[in-house]
Amino acid sequence: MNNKFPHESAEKHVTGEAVYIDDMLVNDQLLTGRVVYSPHAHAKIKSFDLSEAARVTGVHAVLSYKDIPGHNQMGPVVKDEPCLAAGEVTFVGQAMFLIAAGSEEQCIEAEKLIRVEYEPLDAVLTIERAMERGTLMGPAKNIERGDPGAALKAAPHRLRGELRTGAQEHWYLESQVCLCVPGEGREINVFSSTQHPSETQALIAELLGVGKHEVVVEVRRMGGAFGGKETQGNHTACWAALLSHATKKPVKVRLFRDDDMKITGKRHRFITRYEAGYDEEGRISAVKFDLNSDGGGAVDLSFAIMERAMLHCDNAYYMPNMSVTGRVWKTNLPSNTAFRGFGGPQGMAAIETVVDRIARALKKDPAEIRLKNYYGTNRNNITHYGEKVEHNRLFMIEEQLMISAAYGKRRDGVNQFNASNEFFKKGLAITPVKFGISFTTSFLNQAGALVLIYTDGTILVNHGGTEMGQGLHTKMHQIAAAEFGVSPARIKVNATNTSKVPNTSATAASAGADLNGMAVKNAIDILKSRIGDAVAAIFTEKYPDDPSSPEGIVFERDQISDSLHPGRTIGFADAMPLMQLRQVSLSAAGYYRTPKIGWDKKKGHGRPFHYYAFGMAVTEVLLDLLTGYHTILRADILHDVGEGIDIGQIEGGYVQGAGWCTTEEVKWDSRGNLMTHSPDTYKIPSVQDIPKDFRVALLQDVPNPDTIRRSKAVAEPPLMLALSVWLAIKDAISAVANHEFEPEFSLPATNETILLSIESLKKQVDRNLVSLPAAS
Ligand code: LUZ
Ligand code: MOS
Repeated sequence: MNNKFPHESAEKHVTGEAVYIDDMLVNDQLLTGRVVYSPHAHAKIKSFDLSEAARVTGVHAVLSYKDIPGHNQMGPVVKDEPCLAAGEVTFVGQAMFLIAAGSEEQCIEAEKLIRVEYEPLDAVLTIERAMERGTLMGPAKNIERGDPGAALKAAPHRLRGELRTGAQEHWYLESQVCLCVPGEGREINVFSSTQHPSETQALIAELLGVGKHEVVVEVRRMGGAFGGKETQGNHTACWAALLSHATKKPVKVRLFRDDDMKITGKRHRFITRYEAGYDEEGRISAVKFDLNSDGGGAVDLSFAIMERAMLHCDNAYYMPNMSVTGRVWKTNLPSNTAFRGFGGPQGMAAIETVVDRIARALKKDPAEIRLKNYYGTNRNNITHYGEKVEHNRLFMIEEQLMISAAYGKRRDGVNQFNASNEFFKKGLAITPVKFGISFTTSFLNQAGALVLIYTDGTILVNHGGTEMGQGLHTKMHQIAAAEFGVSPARIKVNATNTSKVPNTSATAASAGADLNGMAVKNAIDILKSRIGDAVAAIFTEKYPDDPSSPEGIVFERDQISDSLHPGRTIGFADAMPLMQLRQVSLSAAGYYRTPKIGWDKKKGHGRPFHYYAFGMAVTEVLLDLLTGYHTILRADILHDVGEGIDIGQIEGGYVQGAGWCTTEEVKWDSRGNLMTHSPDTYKIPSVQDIPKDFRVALLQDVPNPDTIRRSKAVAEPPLMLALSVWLAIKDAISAVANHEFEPEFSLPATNETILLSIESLKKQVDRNLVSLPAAS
């Protein structure tokens, strides 16, 4: 595919002409909506009084749950999330009331006059506390293979431990926003920053008590999402819809950054307990993982996220005996939600910790232990949940990357540097990624499209996926141009709209291009077949003695030609009025569902994934031992996107993952208030933090069978390449004690974590303990 094709909104982004919801032109009837949210982590609402607030000049509506015409619900899967709190609040940031007024200032004025009487209740704010209190959100799940208990006992070596991984804020540049414009009767037009327009539509319909056919949700583009708008874009949309419905006016709700950070859920933090058995060579014979996540105040996607974590705590390694248990705990915090990787990063961090610790216990380079445990090509290639690892690219990638990154030479260089520097240490790590592509909720793996050709030869492509900056519309544009054999200038990709393509899945699970690309292709195939028949008939009318057949018709270079009769050709645009005259329909709906997959959620067995995406990264860091500050000196990535093209997604994923692994720390105080609710207390990577030397390459000559243009999904997998940053930092810390002891370590590796880890390592040296205190 032509990789010089610019992103569809690149120019508009630069000139500022790209229309985000906050830029939309609305008439002077537009009202500002505001959410009034709970200041308590858990409290009974004894009484409230909105009357004074309602009297403020410019205020058009002040709403509580009592004003909801339909169901007071916005839970996407489980109906456990009231749209507005009724009777009690269960986290700081929970929506209680809504205000619509002529200006933001009037809203704020009114908010001050709302009177509420609370009775504070006991709050659960950590996973440990949730375990003590037994606040499981649902039954524990288990996936098991072999006999992990017996294999652990029989193993020559064992280790055990606990890993904590932190939450992560999505930090999409465009905060949650929705504009609702009432139509006639019960109609409502919704312009929402959502990854899931069909779900937004469904929830608004239920909330207002109208049919889905009255609700039209449109998404031109989002200013980033990363999973944060897979379900929780719905919330802001529901609030805007209620206010618009109550006032019969256009209403826009746009969350301020601080409010957005306080109200919305994050990546799930996890506590993972592990036990592993291995031999002298470092081959793992058995592992047990006990995964515990902080679900927050409601289910949201927590079970699907835990499931994906359970399906990724093998990462790239074959382990014959495995037991994985997952538990989701309810806490008094905003409901945690989808975030790029969707549990995968948490699962992979656990097994990568195990592999790294085995290497340190055996005093070997972790790279060596990894290689020994990779899934095999012809044997040892079945995962713990029964899916065969087909088209295994691990060895190909490892071999090429170790050479291109000069791993061996640089390992020597790092050792030399560390031997001669007291206050700085360098660390090096290579980590793999094997990520399963498909929604694990199998029925979600479907997509639709609606392709329209107009009689001037222009083409309008509608599909069910949403654009969040990732370039989905650009890809759909390229696919349509290639399939029709026309110049891209003929084609426009429409804003996503629920009245064009209904009942869609979220643009998520890295599957947006795979699913919608095939649906677009399907619609185009239908159109080409109809047009091909008609064009063959036109040619045949001209040459009745030597007829054209539809099989010979090709679409190339903006022409429709008979490949079996050179010279018989008609311009694509010239043909379309003829189609109209011949009463050939020029619009078609396309559809696609992923083949081959089948997953039994209950048994935890089957084939959840259509295929796997593979990648590896080598990262070198420099650590300042006095401050804990680290610099990524160099990162080499080799990633498999089939015949895809997405270098930018790989760079972005790695940097976003590096943020999760290092500086991005989400903290709440003892009353459940988010302390890190703005960029001055929450540190995402900046341009200063990206690798000084960043080398990203795509694995060559690996067409992916069975997918659109033989490409592979790319969105989520590269995020987990950043585990190499985390383990390179651990490697540098470990060098402080000459790799003799196992450092204490968790994720994120903030400066504080690093300094504490160095401190504890030095204590181990002082006490001259034997290595690996936690090993048995
Ligand atoms: N969403 C979902 C996802 O509903 N199911 C999934 O398996 C998934 N995976 C990644 C991201 N979002
Ligand atoms: Mo998702 S985490 O929006 O694929």
